[in-house]
Amino acid sequence: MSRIRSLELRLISQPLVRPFRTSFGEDTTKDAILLRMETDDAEGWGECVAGPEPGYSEEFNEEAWITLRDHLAPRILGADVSSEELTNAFAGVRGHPMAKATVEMALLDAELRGAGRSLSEHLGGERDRVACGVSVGITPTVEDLLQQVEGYLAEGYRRIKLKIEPGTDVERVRAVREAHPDILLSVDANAAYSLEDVDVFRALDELGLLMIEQPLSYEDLLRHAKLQRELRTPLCLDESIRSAADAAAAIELGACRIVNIKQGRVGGLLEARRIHDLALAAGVPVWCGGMLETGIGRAANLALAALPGFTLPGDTSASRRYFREDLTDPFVLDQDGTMAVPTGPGLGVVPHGDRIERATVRLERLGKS
Ligand code: OSB
Ligand code: MG
Repeated sequence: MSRIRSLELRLISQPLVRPFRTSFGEDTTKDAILLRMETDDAEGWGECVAGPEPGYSEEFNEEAWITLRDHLAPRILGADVSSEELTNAFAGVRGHPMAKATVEMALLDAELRGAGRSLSEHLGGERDRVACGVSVGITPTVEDLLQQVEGYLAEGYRRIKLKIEPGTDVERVRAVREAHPDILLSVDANAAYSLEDVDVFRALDELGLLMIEQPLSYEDLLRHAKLQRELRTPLCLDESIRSAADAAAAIELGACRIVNIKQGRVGGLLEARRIHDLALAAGVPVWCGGMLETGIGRAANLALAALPGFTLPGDTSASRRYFREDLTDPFVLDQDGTMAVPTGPGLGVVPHGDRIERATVRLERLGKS
């Protein structure tokens, strides 16, 4: 264990190679908080998965910044606290899983760098490469969609996920299915529908989808269970699962048959592993979701995806799917649709100093270094 000396909060902005549109909004840049932590032993990096707007969850950058600076940092600065003890240290702060996960990622990175162990090894990863899918945003036209899908398949991606919203759903998905009868294909509604839209889901149910992700409100496990009973296609929950307790409830209720695990959404990598463990025990497949992370958060996602229960391709896409230039060395997709799990100590990546400086729009140092 070693003392946490200082923290550096950074808001970065990076252009995306193409706009990413979902049922809750559109991003043309990736705007995120990065955290650099210094302990007596080592330095560590964390990336917050919150975005500029509270569209996907309640958390957003300006709020996460304040939570990190005024509520989380004071609970750990100067303290000898381990990653295992963070939940306790943060017990007085309700919610804010994305802000908390940022601290945990940086602390794990520092601890493991100090110990010379990789994050994947520490979490119990069992593979050195993971199968990758890609999440395709809502496009202006069906032609654009077909063209993007074609491009990603040519790169080797093993599963295509289409973002849908009411009015831009069955017809689009059918067009992709007809063009590619045999691919693993899924859809993600980001909570845009209600049970009144059951006909949309019945139509999607005919298209041989791998899963339908988060069709209904994040608060509504009960109606997801009702919808699941009407469909052959497995439902997958993303926004609804904010903790291991949520995952246990969803599985027991039959609200989903697949779970999307995102470390940021559930308060960190250690809680993510607990969800993995309970899903594996229940025979429920999981996969690693994504939040358009830079190379820092991407490294953490790949480490997590190396655990044995991650049996479906994740939204762990290559750097070039998001950025012309990533903040770290780029993550590259192999032609076979897999990506290497980082093996270096901690996250196994560090951001390039010059790129990080160029991307930084705000910087605040906390504690004495
Ligand atoms: O619902 O999975 C989602 C991106 C931002 C917010 C929510 C989601 C997504 C994605 C992209 O689907 C996944 C990725 O490529 O990182
Ligand atoms: Mg999702």
